[in-house]
Amino acid sequence: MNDVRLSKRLSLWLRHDPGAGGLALDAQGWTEVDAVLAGFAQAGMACNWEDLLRLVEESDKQRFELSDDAARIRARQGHSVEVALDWPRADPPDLLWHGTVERFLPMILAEGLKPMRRHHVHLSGDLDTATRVGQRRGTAVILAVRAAALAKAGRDFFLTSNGVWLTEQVPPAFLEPWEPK
Ligand code: HQG
Repeated sequence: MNDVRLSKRLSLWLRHDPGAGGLALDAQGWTEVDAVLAGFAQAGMACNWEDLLRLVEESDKQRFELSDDAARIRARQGHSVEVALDWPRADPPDLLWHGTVERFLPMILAEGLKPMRRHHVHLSGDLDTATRVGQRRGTAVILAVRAAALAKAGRDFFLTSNGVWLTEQVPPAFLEPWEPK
């Protein structure tokens, strides 16, 4: 079974629809590895423990993580189901970056960045990552987020263990379209 298909299915189960895989997530988003393997078997998708380990280790964006005893697994972020992820609050740098596409710009500049169907807006610490995120949907358009100023204004920022910055939303006053020089 091809890893991209397995990874997409695992993302669906661990972020959006655990019931579809016969899974239940705890409050922090964890579920049993054995239940995930049973879910793949049930779905007719060949995936053993080594395959799962490879998905976790080789995911380009480190989407998943195993518990210390490797008995449980969760998605690191990106959930639409209710989970209380315990990422530490962190002080952001002056600027963070958000990659999107031209067609969303008028709305974003009018109402700010919103989490849409996720729990948080996802921001990147570097331009390359933001560009890749935007490119998923077309030609990337990059917004600079005045993150330190927003934090100073009272907004919380969280930093995931794979380097994604999360915040609830970004008002238009803290956004600026960024032109490559
Ligand atoms: C846009 C992937 C209209 C926003 C990526 C984005 C990332 C608005 C889209 C991670 C808006 C939401 C996150 C507003 C925001 N009006 N459009 N007010 N506010 N948007 O996928 O940041 O593969 O939920 O610009 O690589 O694109 O899932 O967020 O275009 O790391 O691991 O609405 O997801 O990682 O899209 O991507 P998303 P995102 P994974």
